[in-house]
Order: sequence, then C-alpha cells, then structure tokens
Amino acid sequence: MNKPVTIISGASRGIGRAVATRLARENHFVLLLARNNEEITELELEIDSAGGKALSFAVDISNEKQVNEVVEQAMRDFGRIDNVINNAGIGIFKEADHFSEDEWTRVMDVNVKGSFLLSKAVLPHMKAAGKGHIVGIASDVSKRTFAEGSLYCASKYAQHAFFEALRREVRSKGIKVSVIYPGLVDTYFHEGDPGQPQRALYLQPHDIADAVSYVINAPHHVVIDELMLHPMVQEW
Ligand code: NJP
Repeated sequence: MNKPVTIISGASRGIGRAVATRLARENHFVLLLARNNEEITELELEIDSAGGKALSFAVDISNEKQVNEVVEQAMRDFGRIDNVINNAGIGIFKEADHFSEDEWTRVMDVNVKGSFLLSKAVLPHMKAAGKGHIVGIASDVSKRTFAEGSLYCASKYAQHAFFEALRREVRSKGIKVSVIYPGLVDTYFHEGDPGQPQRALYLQPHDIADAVSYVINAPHHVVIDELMLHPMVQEW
C-alpha cells in the first residue's frame, strides 16, 4: 500500500474536514478522528464514494487510551503512519475570573494535551521509520493575545511551544514538525453555523487545507517550520 497514511484529528467539521477531503483527493489514506461518530462515519462514506480511502474513529483526543488504540490499529492495518495533522481544538471566551476550573481543564486538555497525546503515540513509530511529519494547527493567537481570550491564548501559546520544542528534538531523526497559524476561519468554531454574510471574507476551511497540503508536500530536504495566514480583512 503506497498511499501516505495520514491521521487528522478534529476531522468531522470545519478545517479538519476540509483537510481530510483535500488529502484524500491527493491519494492519502486518511484516518479521521473526532468524538461525533455519526459525522465522521458520514465523512468516511463520502470520501470512499468519491474514490478515496478513509477510516473513521470516534475518539476523544484528550483520552490517552483511545488515542493509543487508534495508533495501534493504524500500525496493525498499515504498518506505518506518515503524517499527523493535530487539528482538534475548542475555544471558550470570557473574562478570566469567569472561567470555571472545569472549562480551563477542558480547553487545555483538547488543545494542548490532545496534541501531546497524539504526537506521543506516533513518535516511536516515526522514529523507528526515520521519517514522518507532524503538523499542528495552532492559531495566530499562539503569538498575540486579546481580551477575554486568556484561556484560549494560553492553550494556543502552549500548543505552539510544544511543537516548536518537539521540532528541535526530532529533526535529527528525520521527522518534520510544522505549525500552521490561521487567523479567522469560517467554521463551527464561531457562534452559529458557517456561511453567515458577516464572515464571507474570513478564510475558508479549504484555505487551511491548501496550506496543509503545501506544508506536507514540501520536498524531502525542506521543512516548513511555520506558516501564518490571515484573511485580508483581519488586522494582525
Ligand atoms: O473548529 P470546528 P475549526 N476530541 O469547531 C473536534 C483552530 N483555529 O475547524 O469531537 C476529538 O469547526 C470536533 O469534533 P467533535 C482551532 O483552535 C480555528 O475552526 O465531534 N475531537 C471538530 O471536528 C482548532 O484547533 C480558527 O466535536 C475534538 C473539530 O475538533 C482548529 O483550528 C482560528 C474534540 C473542531 O471543528 C480547528 O478548528 C484559529 C475532542 N475532545 C485557529 N473537541 C477559526 N475557526 O477561526 C473538538 O486561529 N474536536
């Protein structure tokens, strides 16, 4: 089986879904991770009926046992994992003293621990293979802050720091780590459904899918460390 094997977290909606369909069109065998089983099963069928190859897994990215089971099954079925797109993420926005401890833990667990757990699970296999590509979908607020964004910004700064340090650890082992920092993207991340007129000029999920494709299709001798993109209407 020569298709690249690519795991995508948060594949059921928004950016992850666009990345999954894009990479499936580029001949990747895509492994789709999200909690909502119905949505990822539907996406698996959609990709398969368009001639692609997909397998869906209902997992909570912050649950180590569930994440490890996916990676173990992928290794049993395919014998390797070529790319991992750490995309699953959530945001809660309010004044710092209004967050509950549970909200703090939930955002950190998905955005930071999730990236750690999935990377931890695939790294031994990538190290053994002497190659692999780990991509993080972070945020432009991995590098700036805003009021009522204390928790989300803290999680995205941490996620960014994790991948930056990881890149230094694994580059000599043939493993690439790239981080993408999007500005505003019209997805379910924001209040209400995508497609509302006031968000028409935001980035679209397919713009981030294009960026992921660019990053992972870089020639063997090139690693794209970072890629930041914004809609023209967003000041940075
Ligand atoms: O969000 P959305 P985006 N375990 O809500 C999944 C970053 N970003 O596509 O589990 C596993 O449409 C969820 O599936 P489900 C952002 O921080 C965005 O915009 O079934 N999966 C769904 O598939 C995030 O890292 C913007 O609910 C979990 C997906 O995550 C990434 O982009 C700007 C999960 C979320 O889809 C994708 O977000 C920016 C869990 N515990 C960065 N919890 C933006 N949209 O403007 C959630 O700078 N998911």
